[in-house]
Amino acid sequence: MSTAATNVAHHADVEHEEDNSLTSWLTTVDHKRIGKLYMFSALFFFALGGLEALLIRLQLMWPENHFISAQTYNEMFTMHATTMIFLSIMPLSAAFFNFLIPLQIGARDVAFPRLNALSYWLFLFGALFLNFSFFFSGLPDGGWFGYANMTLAKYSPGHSIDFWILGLAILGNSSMMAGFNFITTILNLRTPGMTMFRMPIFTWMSLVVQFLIVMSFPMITVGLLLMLFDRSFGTNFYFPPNGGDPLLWQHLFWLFGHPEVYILILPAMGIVSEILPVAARKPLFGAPFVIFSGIMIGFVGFGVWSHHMFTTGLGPVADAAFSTTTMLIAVPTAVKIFNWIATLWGGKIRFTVPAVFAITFVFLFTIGGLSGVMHASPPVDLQQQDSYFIVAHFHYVLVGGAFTGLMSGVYFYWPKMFGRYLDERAGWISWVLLFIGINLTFFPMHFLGAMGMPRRTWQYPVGAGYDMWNMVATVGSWFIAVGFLVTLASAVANAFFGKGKKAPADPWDAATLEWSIASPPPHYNFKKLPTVASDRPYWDEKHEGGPAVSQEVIAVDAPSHVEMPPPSWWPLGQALFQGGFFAAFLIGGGTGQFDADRFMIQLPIQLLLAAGMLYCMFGWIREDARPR
Ligand code: HEM
Ligand SMILES: [Cu+2]
Repeated sequence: MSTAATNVAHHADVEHEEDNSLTSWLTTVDHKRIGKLYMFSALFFFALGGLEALLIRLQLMWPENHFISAQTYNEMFTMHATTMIFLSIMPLSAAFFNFLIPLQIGARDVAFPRLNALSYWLFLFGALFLNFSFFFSGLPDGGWFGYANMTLAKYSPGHSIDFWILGLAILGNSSMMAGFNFITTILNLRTPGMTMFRMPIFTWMSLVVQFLIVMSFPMITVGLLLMLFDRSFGTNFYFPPNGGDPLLWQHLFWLFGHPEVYILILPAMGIVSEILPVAARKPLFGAPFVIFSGIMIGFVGFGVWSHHMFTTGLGPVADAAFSTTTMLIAVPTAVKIFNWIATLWGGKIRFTVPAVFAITFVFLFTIGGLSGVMHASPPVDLQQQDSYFIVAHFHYVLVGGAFTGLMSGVYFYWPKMFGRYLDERAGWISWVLLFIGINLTFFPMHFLGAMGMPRRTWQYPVGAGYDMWNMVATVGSWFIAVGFLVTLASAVANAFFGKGKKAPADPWDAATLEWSIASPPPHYNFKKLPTVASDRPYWDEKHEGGPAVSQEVIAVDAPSHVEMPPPSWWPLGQALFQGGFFAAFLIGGGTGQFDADRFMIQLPIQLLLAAGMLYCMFGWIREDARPR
């Protein structure tokens, strides 16, 4: 795109020949393109995390199996979980944040387009860095919550845990930058008339999520840096023999870790709250309550973290307090479930593929939520902690919930993102296989847990009674694998080979602004920024005789040119230097002692990389990025 100024008169609303060169993607600052980059990265990493899960399930297919070694098993569940949470579900949500939020609020891009690009490249750097450990020291093997002091150098020598620490720190940076970017965008770039309570639910839930991100990621970042210090410089933050306390790590991790589960589920809840009203041909029931319950989940979500530590002996007062707050959080969650069911109730429901995924989300998430309430009771949790009952619980809320909800978004928003519907038949096949697979894999885990099968165990003994349900769960995991691959193949055929029926601007007869512009949207989104008068502006224009918001009506007299931010190399440059700076900590890591020789190699390299970061920062500041 040589000229920054985009001519609208000629190209308005018709599909425009997009520059698809590699350079245009490496330098893009367009939120829609960044959304697509997150989408395909997340789908790829879901496949990788899924492969790791299949290996776990094959090992557990029958007792005393030797399919993979105990060490590989530890690496598989650690990377499976870390990949699914940080490299798949979070980026899949980020794909929708990036693509949808500016369109839903009536903006042409996010507040800081180059910062947005930097977030993506840092994410990709962190994701690749984490997995590169495979070629160096072996994959991280300390579990997704990396409990100290198992993850200290004494018990985890070598670099695999350093890769995990530094990889998560880089990913955390990426998320925090994006968090501030979207908070600024949502609070400042809403189109005229879009008051806070006229914002679509997905944008509202995204706003809550961004606050959760910028307030929780600092906790784990501090925890990770203290662990890096213990492993590289011989400090003792978590090492009891020298006065450290491993529980400090657990508190710092779960102060992040529990808000993290809402960072994973709230975007899916937002998407489902967009899809169910469109499917039911009714407004969302009690929309303000859905918004307030999301806000309440955000707040109370910061007050429950020690329910992950009921077995660490915090004492009856702490247990009672965290049990109460955890029970309390069931209330806003139940409000949402009630409002979704009430929205469907009496509606003329059109059972499209996205609608059925959304309804499945409500059903499966409720199952996961119910076992969550059980864990909130300390005496019950003492039985269930670290058993397969817990594994069943979080897979129902993360796979049955987050993943299924986001899948409904993939089928609902794909026509808007790529201009073609995803194949419907493939969608139905994928849904059937996933529905069977999720229940076949994770429901038996409730029984295994109740029978006492511990999680994170490489093998189980013959005669323990776990055989049948483990075989069933393993068979189920293949249903999930094939079900997901059907969607992945359909998505790739659609985006890269032009398969799929062309989609109109408003394929589902929906209510919000993103449907009032072309599919895919033009680079500048809106020729003329609309003025809205309700929380269903496009529906009101189409069905209630409300004021026009669609471009073909309001933009006839729009100027022929729109100012858009130009592409830039600085975000990619900054990400490479910043990622490199973090990666260089590997040089001195993994020994648990301060190694002056290694440090004298590490320091000059880091100073060079820091100089590179400064150079990019000044290039960035001096770059004339003003929209032209
Ligand atoms: C797609 C199908 C999936 C299958 C078949 C699967 C299977 C499993 C199994 C069998 C374990 C237990 C390993 C053990 O404790 O020994 C596990 C652990 C875990 N899974 Fe999944 N999973 C899947 C998807 C997901 C998704 C989508 C997420 C998150 C968004 C996820 C998050 C986790 C977490 C956090 C753990 C705990 C790992 C640890 O103990 O450190 N899983 N998974
Ligand atoms: Cu929790």
